[in-house]
Amino acid sequence: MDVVTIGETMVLFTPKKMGLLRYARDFSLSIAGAESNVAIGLSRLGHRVGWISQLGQDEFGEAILAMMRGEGIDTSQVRMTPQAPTGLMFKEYVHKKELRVHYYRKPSAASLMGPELVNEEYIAQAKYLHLTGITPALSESCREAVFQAIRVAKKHGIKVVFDPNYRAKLWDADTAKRVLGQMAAQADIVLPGLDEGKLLVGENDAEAIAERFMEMGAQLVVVKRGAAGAYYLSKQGSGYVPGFPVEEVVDPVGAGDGFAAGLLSGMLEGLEVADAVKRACAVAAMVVMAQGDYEGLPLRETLLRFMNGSGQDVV
Ligand code: KDG
Repeated sequence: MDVVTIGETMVLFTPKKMGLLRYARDFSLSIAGAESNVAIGLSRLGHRVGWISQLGQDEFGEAILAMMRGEGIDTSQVRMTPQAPTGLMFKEYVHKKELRVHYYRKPSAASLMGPELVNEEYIAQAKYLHLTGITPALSESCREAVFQAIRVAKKHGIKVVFDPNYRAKLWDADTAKRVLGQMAAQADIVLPGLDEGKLLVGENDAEAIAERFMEMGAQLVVVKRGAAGAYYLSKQGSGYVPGFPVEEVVDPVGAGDGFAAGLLSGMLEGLEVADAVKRACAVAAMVVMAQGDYEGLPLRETLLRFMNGSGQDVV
């Protein structure tokens, strides 16, 4: 296994028309979950990924399980429970520039996850453990699961990759700051956005944000700068990597997950950090050009064509 990740995946309803959700009549159905997005992104690029999660023992749970299996993810550590339903998420495109999300996940099957779901042997055979700040926001028991997974990874020398993924709708800023700070302090690789840097280390600028996370113990920090690209800092060096031009942002959700998948893919292949960050920027750009949180995640050939500047299909 290359990467193991832990997190909730929900069924996602997206209205077919823009406007307030209360007027929506037709929806398209998909799935959403930061960690499963990363898992799918990595799998499409040819890496072996395991996903630890809990789903409701219901039709939506079965649908998500089937989709994840179809994407080539190992689901041996996914449990189905009758105790709570699979979580739901709705997108609301109020207008072209305002996208809101609504969660129905309290309690969801995944929010009932706890440390008993963390299988030591399973994590020990991975190269990276990928975590986001969403899972610890779901419940106390999920928080315990995340810290248990970190303990196991540390014990076996597995690198911990942490994307703060701060979701203001899930918890208050003070608790988030404390818990995400504790996670960052134990991570080897930290992937904050600029806003998360401001929240967690009180800095505005990418270089200062990266330095603060390095002081907390990270080996590599990559600060996401949106369309501008990213800034990376490690003991070996630092640099800015420009973003890939995107003609139209169709759906920004999932860009950070694409970024994490691209970066990890590059690291797994032993690329130089700057090249891994370039791959991360490319995957993120491809995600925002497609509707949905994971649909734009590229296959390897598509990614390489995009990075070479030829988006055309070769027929
Ligand atoms: O990063 C994208 C995720 O935010 C989305 O897929 C849903 O996991 C999700 C969440 O909790 O917001």
